[in-house]
Amino acid sequence: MGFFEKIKQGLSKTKKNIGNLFPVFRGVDEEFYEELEERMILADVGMETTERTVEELRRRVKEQKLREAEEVHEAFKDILTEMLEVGDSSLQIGTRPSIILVIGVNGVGKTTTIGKLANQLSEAGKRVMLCAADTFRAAAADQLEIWANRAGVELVRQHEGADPAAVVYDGVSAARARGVDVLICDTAGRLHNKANLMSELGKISRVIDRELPDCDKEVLLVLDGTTGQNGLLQAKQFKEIAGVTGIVLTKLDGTAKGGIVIAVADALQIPVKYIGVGEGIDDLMPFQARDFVEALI
Ligand SMILES: Nc1nc2c(ncn2[C@@H]2O[C@H](COP(=O)(O)OP(=O)(O)OP(=O)(O)O)[C@@H](O)[C@H]2O)c(=O)[nH]1
Ligand SMILES: [Mg+2]
Repeated sequence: MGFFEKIKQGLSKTKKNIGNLFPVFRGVDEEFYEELEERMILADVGMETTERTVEELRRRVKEQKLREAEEVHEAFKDILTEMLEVGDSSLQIGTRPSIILVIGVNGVGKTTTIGKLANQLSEAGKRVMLCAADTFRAAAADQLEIWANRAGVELVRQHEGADPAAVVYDGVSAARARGVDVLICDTAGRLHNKANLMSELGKISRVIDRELPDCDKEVLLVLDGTTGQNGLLQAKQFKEIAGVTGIVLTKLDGTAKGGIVIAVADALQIPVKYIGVGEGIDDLMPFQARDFVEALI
């Protein structure tokens, strides 16, 4: 199965939830724009982004004198693609070591995403190590260990209740000593409005900055695609505390309406880097704006 086919298959449910974003075309009149707006909002694109998109479409239709369904459809897809292109969607992990910190609220798919990502990077020839900085429950490190074994990569862990920043410190030392290319740190799920947990995240960030000042760092915020607009609120707060460099949107194989991807990229101006389309080790796709729009619409 080709890459495009695979995204399409992964997103097939999401696509069904959205229905057809583009209304039945009877010409570009007010009714058309209204229906388009309505469909976008139902697809979780969000009010602000929807309005901006439709406004831009009106402008292009007028300026380029677009009339045919196909022309308008193409212009619409172009606008969505441009909205999704808000920065480099590939991982910046050129240095040895480089580090990826994975954060987000409870149950969004952080640990699973790390397992999938470790497998991809390892298959691409990188030496990968996982760091179990979710010390909140013993089971969390066990879960990460299972993924490390599946992906065939190394793992650093400590006892339950250990200081997460200290585990990250250990991870960095081990990664350096063993010549690891990429250290991926799992963290405990936390609510974005819980101040003490958020400050713990700040502490982890500071350890990373201090220990690896000249290394490439990614902070990936994992958002559950099925939670809709609430994801935006979470992202704003995580961005402030930990300087998010990329978004991973998970569970797009389920009841998610894919419009949230567009809303997040547009509202936060943070690139979406991966999308999760299932629970299996291969169900993580590098994000490409054009392919995504084509697969979805
Ligand atoms: N369908 C689907 N399920 C997913 C995806 N990603 C993760 N999951 C499932 O979501 C559930 C939670 O995943 P975890 O990886 O444990 O989430 P987490 O963010 O690490 O959770 P905490 O550590 O408890 O905060 C599991 O049942 C995963 O199998 C996805 O892309 N699609
Ligand atoms: Mg976890």
